[in-house]
Amino acid sequence: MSKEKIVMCEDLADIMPPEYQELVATATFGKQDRGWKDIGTSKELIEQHSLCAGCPESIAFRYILASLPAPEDTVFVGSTGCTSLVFPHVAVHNIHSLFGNQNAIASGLKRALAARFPDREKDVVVLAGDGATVDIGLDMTMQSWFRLEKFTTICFDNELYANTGGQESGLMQKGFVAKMAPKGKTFEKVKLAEIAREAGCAYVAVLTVSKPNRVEQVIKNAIFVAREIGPTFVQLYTPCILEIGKQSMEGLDEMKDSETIGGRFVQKEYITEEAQKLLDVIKEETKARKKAAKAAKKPVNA
Ligand SMILES: Cc1ncc(C[n+]2csc(CCOP(=O)(O)OP(=O)(O)O)c2C)c(N)n1
Ligand code: SF4
Ligand SMILES: [Mg+2]
Repeated sequence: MSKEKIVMCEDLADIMPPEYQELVATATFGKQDRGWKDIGTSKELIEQHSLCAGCPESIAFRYILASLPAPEDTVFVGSTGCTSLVFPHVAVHNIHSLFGNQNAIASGLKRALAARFPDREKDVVVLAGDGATVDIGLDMTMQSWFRLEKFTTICFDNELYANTGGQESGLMQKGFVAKMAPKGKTFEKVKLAEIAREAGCAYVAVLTVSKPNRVEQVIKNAIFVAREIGPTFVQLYTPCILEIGKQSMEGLDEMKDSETIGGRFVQKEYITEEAQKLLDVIKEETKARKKAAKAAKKPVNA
């Protein structure tokens, strides 16, 4: 996909579905500094979802899609799990990979895109569950980090295998009893963020999706650093309300509780010096651009 292709073919315009017409007319493809604040005033890149009502993965998808710096030049790589059922509703290119293989697929894809489009930045983003990222796919995840592959890995951490009914995952809390893990987890939650940092990620963030502005900043940081420097990793707590016995409206409170001091998901970031320098430059450029745009809008006094 590219911005040039997101246009309506005039001859077919009258038979195109209304959702597509709306997408072409009011989505934020090509808008510089797009972000979560566009939600509600523009067409989102997710039409609907197939997750349980109130599942925090759905709001995570909306914030991530709204925050991509260049959705028209982005390809997602997904894996089997609750997330994989959402991708057919998403207006960004995506590839479904065999469970656990997502970082291997993304490595090849990123290299192929760099060879095919040497003058155009193509962002590759893996988005997979904790079972795919840390258990069955850990070898592929780690190898892509060791080799410093330049793409972003996002893990939707719901601390179990939700899609298959609640089996134990490496990211599950110690002692947690799930439907298909009746004895309770016997070892600590794997410290995936620390592993990511040690394995070579230039930017690592852990947080919940309770605050859209934080999610936006982290996703942008991760993608910008992956473009220029090397692998980046974002671990988002998206609790499976179904498996932890919460109601559909209780996901937000669950996330807020987990991010208070001493909680499992207090926000943290590891940024290498090189990545920090890059992010500082981008911050200054963004500030200057927004200031100039504001000044241009101001009426000139006669
Ligand atoms: C190669 C392979 N192994 C196992 C499965 C079965 N399977 C499907 S989804 C899933 C668990 C997904 O867990 P996670 O990655 O945490 O995603 P969630 O559903 O929790 O979002 C498993 C084991 C599969 N589809 N393919
Ligand atoms: S099973 Fe859990 S993670 Fe999957 S859609 Fe339902 S609430 Fe979300
Ligand atoms: Mg999971």
